[in-house]
Amino acid sequence: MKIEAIHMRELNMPLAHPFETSFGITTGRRILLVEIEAEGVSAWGECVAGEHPYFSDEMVDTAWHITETELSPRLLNVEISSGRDCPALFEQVRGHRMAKAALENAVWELDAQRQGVSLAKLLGGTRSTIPCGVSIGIQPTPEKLMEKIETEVAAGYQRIKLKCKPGWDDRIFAMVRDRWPDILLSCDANSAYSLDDANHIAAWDRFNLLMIEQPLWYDDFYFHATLQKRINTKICLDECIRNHRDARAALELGSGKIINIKVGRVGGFTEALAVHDVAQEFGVPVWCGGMLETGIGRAHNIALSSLPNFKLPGDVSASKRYWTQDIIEPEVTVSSSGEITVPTTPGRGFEVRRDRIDAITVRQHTLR
Ligand code: OSB
Ligand code: MG
Repeated sequence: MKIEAIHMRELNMPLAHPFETSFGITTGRRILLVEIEAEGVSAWGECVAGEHPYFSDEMVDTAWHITETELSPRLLNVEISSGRDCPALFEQVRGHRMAKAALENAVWELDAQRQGVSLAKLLGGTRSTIPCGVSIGIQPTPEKLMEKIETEVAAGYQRIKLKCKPGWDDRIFAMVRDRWPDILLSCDANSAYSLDDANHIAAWDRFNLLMIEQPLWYDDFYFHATLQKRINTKICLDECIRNHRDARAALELGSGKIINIKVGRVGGFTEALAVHDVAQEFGVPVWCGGMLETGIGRAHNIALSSLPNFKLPGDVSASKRYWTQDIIEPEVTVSSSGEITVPTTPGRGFEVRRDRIDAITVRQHTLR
């Protein structure tokens, strides 16, 4: 097949609730979507780059620029057979993995439609439902956090992850553990600590956390190994794993015992599958991270989460936690036992609401 057209759009979508991490507060999302066309079929990809280069060095504007000037020209009108052909097409461009992932994932979605299979099946998924957790941002007060947890536990979510940073950590964990001694609880520091905090972090072993996500520098997995030797709680790596070689190096070093896979962070489904396989080889479980996606990226995360080594609840949760109105139909819902059913219909398994997308599009551009 040949991709005949790439339609780029930027959406402006207010979040239903602000989301605060150690790197800042997000109140609304600017979202880059790509829609590709081939032989009368169209498919979508979502770029998970943020509004600012705070989680990673990419942001919406850099992703837009690279998609328009570098990636789209490499993808348009060349003969490809599947999404697996994209990494080689994009290889000359270093980095910009979130931009690459949006296009590559759209090609996988298109291929699934052409073959009449679900995206989950095309990726090698084996699960019919996926276990779900939630990521809860830093709150204005501890009381507000307790209310949020109460709501999510009652909704059936299987794991609660708390965003943390110095000043919003051990006292919060103690409060939460006091009230919920047995829930699966984890924390995500988004690189808010250094090795000087090793003793402080080691003391968190008493909270029986499922994992501590990316405590140290975003680009490090060497010193994470030093920290892992000093604590019992498992370290989960997020930011620092850019590809399957990083995953292998980190697991050989002992930098962590769990990997969060974000398909945008690693540059697309092909690389996400490779990271999945390396972790499996080491007997290390993975789970699917989230980046405050719309329904399109969320549907792709659900498909990826159906692979066998996604053994822990992910950050893939219901549309309504993020949006008053999602851009897919039906919206993503989570059962009272904290599971999402993996669609079995061809492609992404959710309809795209083009009318809703049109209403919140702030710029668009087509390349042929
Ligand atoms: O580190 O997992 C992260 C959101 C934005 C950027 C980074 C992260 C997150 C989340 C939210 O934790 C996950 C979600 O609910 O989509
Ligand atoms: Mg994280």
